[in-house]
Amino acid sequence: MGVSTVTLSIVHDLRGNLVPIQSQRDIPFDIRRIYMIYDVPTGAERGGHAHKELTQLILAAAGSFSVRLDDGTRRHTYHLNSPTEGLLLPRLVWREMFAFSPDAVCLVLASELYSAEDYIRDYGEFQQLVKHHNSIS
Ligand code: T46
Repeated sequence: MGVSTVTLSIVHDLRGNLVPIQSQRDIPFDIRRIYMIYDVPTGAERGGHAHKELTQLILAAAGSFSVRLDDGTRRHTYHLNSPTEGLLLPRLVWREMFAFSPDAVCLVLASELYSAEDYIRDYGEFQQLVKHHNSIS
């Protein structure tokens, strides 16, 4: 489904851990936006959309949560619970995030600035776009 996991390197010393994330070195895109999601109420779900162009690295900077992914053909659920294990989400992947622990901090590094037009929030429309994309590639 074009999704990959990224293991970030830790710089460890007696003062603790430091995890650098550099554009085009640790992740294959230039970071244009960073956002965090936290204080998610127990049982709440987020996501429920795909993106036309956006690529993102998503990780649990603290705590844990699950990410259900769907590329229009296959589905897979990942459980993120480490600040050094990220998921690289390319365009045209439907995502749903759930099972947030109370202390979860979801950190997202994005390839583009925020654009409401980049969102596909209708699953039927998503399936049509994936079909079209697969038929021309
Ligand atoms: C994604 C998952 C992992 C902004 O104003 N700027 C931003 O950069 C973002 C991401 C959102 N917003 C506004 C838009 C909405 O009014 O924040 C509100 C909540 O956004 P949304 O419902 O899209 O949040 P999630 O958690 O469902 O999805 C977010 C990202 O939007 C999405 O790209 O992949 O996290």
